[in-house]
Amino acid sequence: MNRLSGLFILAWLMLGQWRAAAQAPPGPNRPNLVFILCDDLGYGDVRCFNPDSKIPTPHLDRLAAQGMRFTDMHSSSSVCTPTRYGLLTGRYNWRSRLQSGVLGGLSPRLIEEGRLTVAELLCQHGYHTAIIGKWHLGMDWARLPGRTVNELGIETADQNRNVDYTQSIKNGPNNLGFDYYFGISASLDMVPYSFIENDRLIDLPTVDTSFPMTLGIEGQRTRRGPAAPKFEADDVLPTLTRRAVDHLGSQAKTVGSGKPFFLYVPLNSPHTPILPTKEWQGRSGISPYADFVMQTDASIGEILAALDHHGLTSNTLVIVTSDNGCSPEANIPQLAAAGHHPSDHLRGAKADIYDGGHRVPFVARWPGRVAAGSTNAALFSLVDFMATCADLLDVTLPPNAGEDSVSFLPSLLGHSGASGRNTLVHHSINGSFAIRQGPWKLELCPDSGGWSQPKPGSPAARDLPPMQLYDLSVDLGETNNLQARHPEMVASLTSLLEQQIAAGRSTPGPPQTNSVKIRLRKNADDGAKRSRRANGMAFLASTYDRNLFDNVRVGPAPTEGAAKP
Ligand SMILES: [Ca+2]
Repeated sequence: MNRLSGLFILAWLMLGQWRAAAQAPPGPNRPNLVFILCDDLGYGDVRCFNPDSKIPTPHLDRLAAQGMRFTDMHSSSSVCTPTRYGLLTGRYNWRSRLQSGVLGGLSPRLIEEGRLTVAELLCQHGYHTAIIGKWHLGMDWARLPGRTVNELGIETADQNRNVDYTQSIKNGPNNLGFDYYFGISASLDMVPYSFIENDRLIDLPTVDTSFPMTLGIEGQRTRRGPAAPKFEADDVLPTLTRRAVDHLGSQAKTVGSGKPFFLYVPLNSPHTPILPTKEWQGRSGISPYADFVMQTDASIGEILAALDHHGLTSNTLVIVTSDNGCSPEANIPQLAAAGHHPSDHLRGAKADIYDGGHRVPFVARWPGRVAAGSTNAALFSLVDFMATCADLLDVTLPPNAGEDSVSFLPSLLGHSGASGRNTLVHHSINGSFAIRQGPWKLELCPDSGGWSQPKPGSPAARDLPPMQLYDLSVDLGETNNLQARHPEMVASLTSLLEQQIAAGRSTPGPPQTNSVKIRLRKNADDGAKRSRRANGMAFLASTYDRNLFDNVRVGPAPTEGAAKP
């Protein structure tokens, strides 16, 4: 053998090894990944997190019994789009262009060109990657000449026909690391009402329609706009579930040939429109929302059953969580009247800077690796999924990826000395900031930063101190503002937050640049205006006007003697 052919054989062998690594069968550290993200499911809605929950959630409870519950897990933001950004990029949502509110169904892509996503990372390491569900991170629709849509907010009614629905969609999930996409563009109360498969609408939206926001309640409807003639909102959850189940069937064959998969299932429920199917209507005996939570749990059960059926359970890490707290659209007073508190003992709900806005139920199961029936009280965030995946793959993230992501894998595997995050930054719908360190939580706003009382800009918020400091170890319900008593803690946490903003990252590594200039403090009036305008949520504006949710207690009564907000 001459030297050249020897080198050739060596190169061939190395290539073979590389291929084997890239396509290695899912081994102990390369499990399949199924990530189910519920939409607006409250911490207190799930019985294994809130034993007093009046809504049965047997499938989530069983998953928790087989895996680990995280009780101090937070979504990156207290609303949809920003949380999804943080989940898929491992970067705090507020470093992106979107500084408040959410995107619409026609908004262009939010995730920056060249930014690594979890899906891309997994794809690079041999995973098949799919998303079946609600995207809500923007994608580039072909716009009609001279027409615009809101880039960083929900489209207005007159923009609904500004795109050419017959054209392919650019820069959607398929361009951000997902091999396959089936689902809806954004929330199910946003246009267009039609399913998308990869880069095309399956059926053209040739009619205009809207759906009731809640079953049996007329008056409040979803945004009226382009819809496929046969599209029915109550069919979305069953369709996504069936598609996810079918997808697992097809992946089971591929796994057998040595390719693991990542299936991301962002469900549309129990977000509005709250439309449980006939089979589930009235099942809870409480309300359509409670029925819809039960149906959501059953959908999760179907996906888990499919894993069992295809023999995938033992080598699949399943995570189920929510993108933010329960929405006031769930009719919280109605739930409370039945003794059900969707935020449990936490203050506030979706959109708020309070924990009810962003502390989410989180269950992870990986048989044989994650201790069954275990609970972890360490501080983590959904932005940590990126670093966790990198940890699973045993790779180091590039300096400009996952800048705020901390692996929870050691905690998941029960390694001795595993700990949670040292700090965590929270963000509300109007762009208010909060920072956690240990039991301390500093909120840089006088109000809820969202939809609960005291609302931004409301008379109730006007005379309050400009910030709030709570000690969650003794005051989980955030009732006793300690900012005047602990100015040193206010100063230290503010400085920490300023440093993390300035560095463009909160993990060790070279400084990075935020996508826009970050405004740390936003005054209450500014916040309220932005919240309404940026979201274009007419129905929410009417909610504000009617003060429907005024004085609504989301959780159980504050502890006696605690200062009222
Ligand atoms: Ca949501």
